[in-house]
Amino acid sequence: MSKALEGIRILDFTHVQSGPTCTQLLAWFGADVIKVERAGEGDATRAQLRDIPEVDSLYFTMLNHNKRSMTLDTKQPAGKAVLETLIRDCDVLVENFAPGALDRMGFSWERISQLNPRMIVASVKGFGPGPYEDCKVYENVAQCAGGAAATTGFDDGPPVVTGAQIGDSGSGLHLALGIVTALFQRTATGRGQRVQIAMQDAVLNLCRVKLRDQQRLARNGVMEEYPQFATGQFGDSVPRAGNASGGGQPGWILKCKGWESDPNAYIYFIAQAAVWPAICRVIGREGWITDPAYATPRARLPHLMQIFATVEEWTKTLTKFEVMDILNRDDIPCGPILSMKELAEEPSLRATGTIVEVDHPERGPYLTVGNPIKLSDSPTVVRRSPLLGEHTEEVLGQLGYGDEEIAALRAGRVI
Ligand code: CAO
Repeated sequence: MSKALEGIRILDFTHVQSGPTCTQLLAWFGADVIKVERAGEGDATRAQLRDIPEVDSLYFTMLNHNKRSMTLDTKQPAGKAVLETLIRDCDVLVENFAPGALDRMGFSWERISQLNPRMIVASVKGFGPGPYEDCKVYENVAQCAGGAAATTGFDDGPPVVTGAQIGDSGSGLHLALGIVTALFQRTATGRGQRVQIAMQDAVLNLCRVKLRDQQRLARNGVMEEYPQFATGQFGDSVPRAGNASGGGQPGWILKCKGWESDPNAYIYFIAQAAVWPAICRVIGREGWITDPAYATPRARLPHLMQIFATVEEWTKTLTKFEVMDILNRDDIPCGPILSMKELAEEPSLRATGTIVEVDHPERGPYLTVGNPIKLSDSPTVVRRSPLLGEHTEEVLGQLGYGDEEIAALRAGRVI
């Protein structure tokens, strides 16, 4: 079966997490992704958080599937010449170097588009043009600068970053969409273009509902679905909402049986208006169905936390999976807090290819997250990440380099 991006060649100059997330997706869709790494050391993540000495870390293997790796010193003249050949040969260059690094290497957008006018040049930086444009940025910097940390956590505590890598992987997802959109436009214009993602912008895009709330707060001074509504304590910016839902239906995380010893014995419970009578029946509070203090969503708002506490008395008597089963019989939305261990062992995620076991010549089998985007005509087969420089000679051969030229590049430590 063909692949959606078959025939597209990517010059993958990415490292760490944001850029590699993007190029891994493109590789899963069938693009030929050539990861160009520093000779000798490669992507820094190969050696970061290692669980096995001298073996590529899971950090690296889990972000670089289905790619080829070549080493190249792009600061030597002979390396620059190889890079020029690659630029002429590829459709897309993806990079997430520090600001200005590609220019310092001698490959500005103008020069790249001179070499190959059809080339799409896609970049991740921490910030867009403005006071911070020259800063180096990692995940949590973006979470803090993009509005996520200010709005995450509890009201009486400090800002909190989230485990979901919305700064890095979130930026990579945005970048991938920008690239395929530019590829689509190229079919009509014949021209390449720049695709630029600032991590701050990507996080802010994912925090869109919080900017919604900022404007609601400015207009009305309160937000009824926030836990702060009961006490009337709002400042002038969106507060941390604890586990409030962020949507139109109030929700909270409730303890389940075993919570005293199991840190994940909890369930997310949603007091959806449409199923309020069913909720009351399940927890044995039929009186609330008609009681004017509880019968309507507006009447419930001032004492939501007391309602959640009452529901919790019921959820504490059952496991999170029992609560899930019982509530879903009545279409009451809820979500068990699944630990990473439970997710790793979940058979349905294995069956869909969302969790995949991959074999690696140096580390043996390991688990990874497969392609979460399922295309019916372009199925994903997850292949292990490449060893450093595993495909250097293969790629150079395809570019027309002969054995002697390759040997000279190796002797000069260009590759
Ligand atoms: N051959 C020769 N030199 C190479 C090379 C190669 N194949 N690949 C990279 N280099 C050079 C770069 O040209 C750069 O040199 P200069 O500093 O002389 O210009 C140097 O290696 C270091 O690159 P860098 O500054 O990008 O790397 P760093 O480790 O210092 O910074 C990071 C890492 C992530 C902070 C920075 O790249 C960055 O801010 N990127 C943009 C934002 C981003 O993607 N952040 C997410 C990272 S994931 O949390």
